[in-house]
Amino acid sequence: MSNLNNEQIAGLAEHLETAQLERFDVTKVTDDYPDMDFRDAYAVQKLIQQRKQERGDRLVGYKMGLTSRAKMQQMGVDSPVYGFLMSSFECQESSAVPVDRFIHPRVEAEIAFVLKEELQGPGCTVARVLAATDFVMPAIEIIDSRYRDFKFDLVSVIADNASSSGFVTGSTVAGVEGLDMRTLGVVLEINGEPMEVGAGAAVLGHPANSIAQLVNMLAETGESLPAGSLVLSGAITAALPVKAGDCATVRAHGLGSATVRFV
Ligand code: OOG
Ligand code: MG
Repeated sequence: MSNLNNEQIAGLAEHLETAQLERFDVTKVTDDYPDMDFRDAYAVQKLIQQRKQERGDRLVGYKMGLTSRAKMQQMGVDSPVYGFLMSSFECQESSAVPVDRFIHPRVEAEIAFVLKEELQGPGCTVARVLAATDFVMPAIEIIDSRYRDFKFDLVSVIADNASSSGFVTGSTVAGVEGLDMRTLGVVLEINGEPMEVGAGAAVLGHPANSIAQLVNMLAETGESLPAGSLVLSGAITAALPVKAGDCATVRAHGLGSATVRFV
């Protein structure tokens, strides 16, 4: 059951997308709609996606968020959420990205999956995800909550497309055969300094488990992950703020790296 009507949901989608496009922060939506539930929040998110598609932007995949203890503790929330990724969010590897595209950007170290087969829930498992994965890549997610000081609750962050804003994938790809993603070491560097370190198991025990949970959540609204989808499995460590002049790099053991500069 949802608690908001269609007009309220459309109004919130416009409100949050405008904040993203015009780069201003807003108070969390549950301050105005305390009865809003998860279903309402995903309905707002879906409408934001549709608004972008109507303008010619293309859906490239999804991101899972709040899948590691480090992130849950940093943000003060306790369960995973998903958001969508559009082609306009993609930043080229090693490119310079203007910080004025964002409100208060943070970078995250992630593993990206690209699928060769469709995945449909419910009942999706790690084994199904691995069998359907074409390749994985080290990735940087650039998150940018539209909420003041990155302060939100789960319902608010879902409506805000899970803070999605940008992402960068590394230029090398690896198959999953022979790769133990649980012990996959990952380093997040800012200006060449290792700032955060972790391993794949930080993400729900196994990054592929994050993709399985995404597929099972999508099944609740009758959606699936088509072949070719790109999925970010969620930050392994805490996110770090970046400013103009900073260079962020994610290195994943044996998988190469992804880098982006902010100007
Ligand atoms: C929400 C998005 C979290 C992740 O990888 O955990 C996320 C946020 O922290 O603003 O993308
Ligand atoms: Mg993320």
